[in-house]
Amino acid sequence: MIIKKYLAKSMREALAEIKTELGDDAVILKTRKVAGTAFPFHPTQIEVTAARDDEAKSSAAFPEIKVSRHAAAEEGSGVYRRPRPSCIVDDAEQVSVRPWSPPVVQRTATNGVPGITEAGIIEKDNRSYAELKEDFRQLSDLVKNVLAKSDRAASVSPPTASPVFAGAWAELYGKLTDLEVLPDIAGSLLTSMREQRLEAVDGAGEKSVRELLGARFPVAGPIRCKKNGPRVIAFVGPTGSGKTTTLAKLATHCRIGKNRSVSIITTDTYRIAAIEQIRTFADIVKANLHVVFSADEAALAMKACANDDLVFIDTAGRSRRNDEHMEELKVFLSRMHPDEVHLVLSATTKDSDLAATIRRYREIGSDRLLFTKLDETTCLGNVFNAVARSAMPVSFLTFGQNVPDDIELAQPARFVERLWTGALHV
Ligand SMILES: Nc1nc2c(ncn2[C@@H]2O[C@H](COP(=O)(O)OP(=O)(O)OP(=O)(O)O)[C@@H](O)[C@H]2O)c(=O)[nH]1
Ligand SMILES: [Mg+2]
Repeated sequence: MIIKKYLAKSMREALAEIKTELGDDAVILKTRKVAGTAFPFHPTQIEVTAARDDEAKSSAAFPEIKVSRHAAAEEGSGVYRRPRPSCIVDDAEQVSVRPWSPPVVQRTATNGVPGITEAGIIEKDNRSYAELKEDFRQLSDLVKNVLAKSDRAASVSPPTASPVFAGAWAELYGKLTDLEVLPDIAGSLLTSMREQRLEAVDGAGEKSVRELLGARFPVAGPIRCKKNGPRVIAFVGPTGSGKTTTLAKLATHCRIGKNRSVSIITTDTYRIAAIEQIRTFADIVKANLHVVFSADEAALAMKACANDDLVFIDTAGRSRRNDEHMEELKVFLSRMHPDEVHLVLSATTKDSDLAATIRRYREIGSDRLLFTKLDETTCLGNVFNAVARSAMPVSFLTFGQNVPDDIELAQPARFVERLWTGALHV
């Protein structure tokens, strides 16, 4: 592991230097502003601490956007160039991503007690360091438990007396819970069928319940260009959920399929390789790319895109539990005024995490859900639960890594068919 500090006039300059010295696999550990030291009026500089893990294979550090052969075959159309070899990953090749873990830095304070300063609490409290550490550990466990419980509580309805179903009703209830539809949602669907005096027997029951499932799966509809000005579409969500890949799929459809002028703005400057990933893609589809390092730059980039039909905004993956990152994302979005903010979620995420993530991202402006990786699960009950609970419309579903394929507009009947049968291709 190599760790180095870089001092530069701007983030852009620092990243260029880091890339030259440490390469594409460098990871930014920390950034901070430092006052100039050479002269009293020397402008503030940026100090960036970057690292490179030498054990990681350079090609494995970041998933490249895969462009399918089908897309590459359109080369003759003159619309776009053959993707660079670095952008194509053959089916046989494995792209493995090794998680990076930060180095553990042992700090020793001047009083010899790790991590506690001389003026600290030790003198005021005669308890030993080990006791204090244990207290902190217990406190931290307590806070974690409270947070976990509040997340779970948000995803589960208040307990209601579970309805008793018998005969054909019990069979329908069993089918729904086998699909991993949560018991209270399954119960409320069947109760509503009964209230509408619908039959549970034979095919009629299945038909009715499938219609009710579809009615609780709102959809957002296709992307529509505006008459004046660009339609601005942002993709947000947890790390690795598929934001960049999905953006690439949709941007390709708009750029090549519909021959629209497309700009891409990326605020994901956390990893140098992330910038390269989107830059390579933008080159392929001949879309303008703006890499922005601050909310001010984001606002300027928006102005530069005023004549485009579509602007796609890629953002860095953010954990809903990191308030600082969520706040930063909110500030970026507030300066770009997106028309649509798609919360990109993996279909392999469990119920409670989906519910908590949707709740948190809704607070910062997400207005629709986009589910990826349907190909990685056979049971979509969790996706249905998340949509039924949040009542947020679903924009697209994706089921593979190939750009621009493996994506479709969300449609209730097709989703219910997938949910009911477990089949991917319906
Ligand atoms: N199986 C499958 N993999 C997908 C799908 N969409 C994206 N991926 C893969 O998921 C991984 C992460 O995709 P990215 O597009 O880089 O995810 P991201 O949300 O931009 O990631 P960050 O920017 O790091 O937060 C890559 O290996 C993609 O190829 C999908 O629908 N199915
Ligand atoms: Mg990304």
